[in-house]
Amino acid sequence: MTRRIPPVPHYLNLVDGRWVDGERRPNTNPARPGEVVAEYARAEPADVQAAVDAAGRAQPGWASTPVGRRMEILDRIGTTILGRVEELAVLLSREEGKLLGEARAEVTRAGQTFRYYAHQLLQPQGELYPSTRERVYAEVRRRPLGVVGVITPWNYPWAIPAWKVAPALAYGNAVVLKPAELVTASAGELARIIAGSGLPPGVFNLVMGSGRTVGEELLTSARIDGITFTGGTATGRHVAQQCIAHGNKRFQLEMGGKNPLVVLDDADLSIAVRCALDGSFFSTGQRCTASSRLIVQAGVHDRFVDALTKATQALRVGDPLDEHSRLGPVASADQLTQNLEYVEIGRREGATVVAGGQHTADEGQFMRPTLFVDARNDMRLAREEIFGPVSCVIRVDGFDEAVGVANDTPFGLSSGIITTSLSAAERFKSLSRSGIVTVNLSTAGTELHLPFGGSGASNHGPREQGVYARDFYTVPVTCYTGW
Ligand code: TXE
Repeated sequence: MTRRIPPVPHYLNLVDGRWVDGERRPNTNPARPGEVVAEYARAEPADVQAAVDAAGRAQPGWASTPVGRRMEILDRIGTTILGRVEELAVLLSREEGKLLGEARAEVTRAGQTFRYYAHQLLQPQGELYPSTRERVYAEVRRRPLGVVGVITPWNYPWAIPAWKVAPALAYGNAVVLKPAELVTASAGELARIIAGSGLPPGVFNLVMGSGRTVGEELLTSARIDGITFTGGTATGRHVAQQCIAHGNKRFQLEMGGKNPLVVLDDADLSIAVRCALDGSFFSTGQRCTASSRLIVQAGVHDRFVDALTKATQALRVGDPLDEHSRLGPVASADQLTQNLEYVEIGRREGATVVAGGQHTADEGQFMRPTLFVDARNDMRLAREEIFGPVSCVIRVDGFDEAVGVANDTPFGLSSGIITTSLSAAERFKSLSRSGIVTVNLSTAGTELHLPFGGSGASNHGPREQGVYARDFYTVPVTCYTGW
């Protein structure tokens, strides 16, 4: 396959409507580590301060901009993204390693999210209550939170910034976005689109660089009103502590999962295998909603393992731009090392690899999808988020044991059950401790108008997405009016 390699673009920080340069860093293609996809400029702490100050100055004017104008701008951002899906998806695929089809779907979702929040602005924004007093009425209004720091990971460089930035802007806030360093080309393109949308300078700012310098500057800034974060659990806990220590800022954390997919004896085997394959391995397992624990009832266990092993071995690992590939590379060399370490941990703990387990021979950060059997729920393999194409099968005797194992985890983001029993499905929906529950569907795959979030170590704070996003980005104000 011959491919023209586009010239290397440079992405700059956006501070108060100006493009700000800094130390240039390259980002490489995980499928071809020698290929530089883009360069980006690292922001200095002073740039972060300037971005926060600009956001503070711009926010009141943006909040009082007529709703029609705010809608127009958000709609324009969404429409521009949707008009450039192919080009942006290729860039995302080259930068992060996502399969081109998945990249197209993600960029499309980002565009739709901006348009969804544009139209949310015409929905009721408050509530009217009767008062217990005479000639008084009460209302609950919503005011914007203020300046919001948005800290995002590398696994969904379009969808996650979109589902945070779009509601933040829609509800009248100003934003400072700090993306993960692995995906600064996608963030840079988003910033260019937003800068060209007619949004006043300072309302949206982009600062790129490490968590330790740029991220930390946001957490400790007294002029930020709230932080919305998606990433690892340890980082999330640190974000929480810093937000409390520095101004008692509002914070919202989304920190991944160790999601169970239960397969009962009465399951349709083809649905079970399809959902396990999708949930465990698609997006190279780099999804917080991935199914990384397959909890399988004894009667179907051997048939399920046999069919899933064959399907896993048949998955074609390769260049994410090749439409025949079913699994792209691991996003970073560090993540690949971590995945392979977990494979060794699983082997040492006594689980058995029946598919994959190794790096491929190809150049690039490729790993074969890896399936363990004979796993127990107390193994690190089953307790810690690996964030790679590694899944494990845990055998159980019946429904009650399956639910017990599913809920026995520090996390609680999503869970699924494959069954033909309506009664088992209904009981599972009420007994599962996860924030998202699926029946006869993959544990991954959420929709933009519905709340997203979990419990336990997966989440802190209000839900993201849909109308629920308003709870983080606005502050309720109770008004009593006498007449
Ligand atoms: O995440 P980090 P990384 C998990 C997954 C993965 C691990 C590490 O298990 O292996 O996390 O990935 C910023 N102050 N998930 O290193 O470090 C950082 O720059 C402020 C799960 O990418 O948590 C980036 O922008 N910010 C997951 C963001 O936080 C800081 C998605 C996330 O980085 C900071 C990604 C600091 N001190 C990883 N340190 C999911 N569940 O969706 C880092 N950051």
